[in-house]
Amino acid sequence: MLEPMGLPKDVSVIAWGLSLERPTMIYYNVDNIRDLFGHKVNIGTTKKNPICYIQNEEKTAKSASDVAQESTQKPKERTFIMIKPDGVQRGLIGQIISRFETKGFKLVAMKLTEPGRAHMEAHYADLSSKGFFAGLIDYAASGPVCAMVWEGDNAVLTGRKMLGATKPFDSEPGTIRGDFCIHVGRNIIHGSDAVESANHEIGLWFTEAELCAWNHHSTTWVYE
Ligand code: DAT
Ligand code: MG
Repeated sequence: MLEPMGLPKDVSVIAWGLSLERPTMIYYNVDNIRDLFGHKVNIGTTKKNPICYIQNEEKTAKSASDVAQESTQKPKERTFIMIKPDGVQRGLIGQIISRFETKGFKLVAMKLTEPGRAHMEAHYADLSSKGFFAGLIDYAASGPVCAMVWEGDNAVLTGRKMLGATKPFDSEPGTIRGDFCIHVGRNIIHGSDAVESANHEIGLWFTEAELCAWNHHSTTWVYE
């Protein structure tokens, strides 16, 4: 399928590890490609497709580029995080984003939005029988919220730990709720509580096109 060919030095190529089903969007300069992949590499192109593919002849230990590619090809766990109107009003967006960024999670989507009561009722539908539901919706729909999707290994459970307990009094110092708020009705942030609910919430808040597929340059320094 692949025909060996001489490549101009300034051509970019797409890397395609054997463990991957399709090419990634990581581009390398041909000058450096053999250095990156070592000598166990074929460079070729198909007749139909002018794009040049790199294929490992033999799977060896994961290279840095393999890890980066896998992070693109197989999305890691994602969680939906929302800074509520009080967190936005109190100027906490930056500090909260910073915690997720410095943890090593990857931001996949983010928007400041005011989607209205009906949307908040859908988001909190599982709590509709609770006595505090009406107040919760009043509060959640009272101003803009910062909706985000963060990605990484165990993002859902780790995100919950980073948020702290629902009631700030029960939240450990060092957690977001433990550090930044006092009352359960003003607990500044939402985080998905399970992978299933995360996927549901991400679908409720974002279109597929709003979820950015990108490679974080630090991937190989966050994951071994
Ligand atoms: P969490 O936000 O930790 O997932 P939850 O899903 O049980 O907690 O409740 C959603 C939100 O509803 C919570 O962040 C704040 C509010 N809430 C929960 N329990 C409450 C209570 N007893 N009184 C007032 N508001 C409450
Ligand atoms: Mg919840």
